[in-house]
Amino acid sequence: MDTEAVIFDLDGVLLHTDRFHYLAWKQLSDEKGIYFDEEINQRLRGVSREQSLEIILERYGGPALTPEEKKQMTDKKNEIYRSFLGQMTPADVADDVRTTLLALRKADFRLAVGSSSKNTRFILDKTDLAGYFDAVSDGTMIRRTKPDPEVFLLAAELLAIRPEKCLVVEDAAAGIEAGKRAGMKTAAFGDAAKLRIADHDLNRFSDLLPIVGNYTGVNL
Ligand code: B16
Ligand code: MG
Repeated sequence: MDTEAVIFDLDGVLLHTDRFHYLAWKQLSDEKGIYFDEEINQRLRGVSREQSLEIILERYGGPALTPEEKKQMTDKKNEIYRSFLGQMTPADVADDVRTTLLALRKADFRLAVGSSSKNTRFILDKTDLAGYFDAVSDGTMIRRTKPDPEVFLLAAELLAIRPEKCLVVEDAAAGIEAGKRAGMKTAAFGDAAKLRIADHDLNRFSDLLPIVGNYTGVNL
């Protein structure tokens, strides 16, 4: 079969915590007197916490920050972000997402998560999503973040499926690039779908089913 596995980005694809990221970075930036807005927040999609801080600091005019000060800032942001995550429940995952994952599982596709987030396990547990996946590759397990392909190559390795037999679903330009560099097929959801950079663009999450069906000849 052409496609044996589907690797899902977490934030912006399976569920949406981007508002929480925004609010946490906004609180931190306001405290430090750094300008931050929704447009800058868009550039943080799929990018690691540390790289996100570097993007935010482009608008910082103060004295150079030490690595310890930067660590304090990312720790503080994560503390605020996790307090929002603590309120998440299974209802934060759309029905369309659950039914699509179930249909793929029923048709024997291998499913994985490929996320830059170090909070992936926490989020999957809070939303009761972990049981849908055969493997999880996340920010705690990699050295290089998207657009580097490492997180998706690790997911394929954990699934024991060759990269060319994997389809990546992503909402960030950095993630689509990572999927392509991994030698995988790509489907864009949300913001990335507007950029027309992926092999497929999804309007709804369940649009994935006919795409996977076409690759495999399986009627989904
Ligand atoms: P954390 P994804 C990414 O998740 C987010 O899109 C990005 O905004 C965030 O900075 C990154 O995770 C790291 O998250 O601070 O929780 O480790 O889209 O790759 O699932
Ligand atoms: Mg994402």
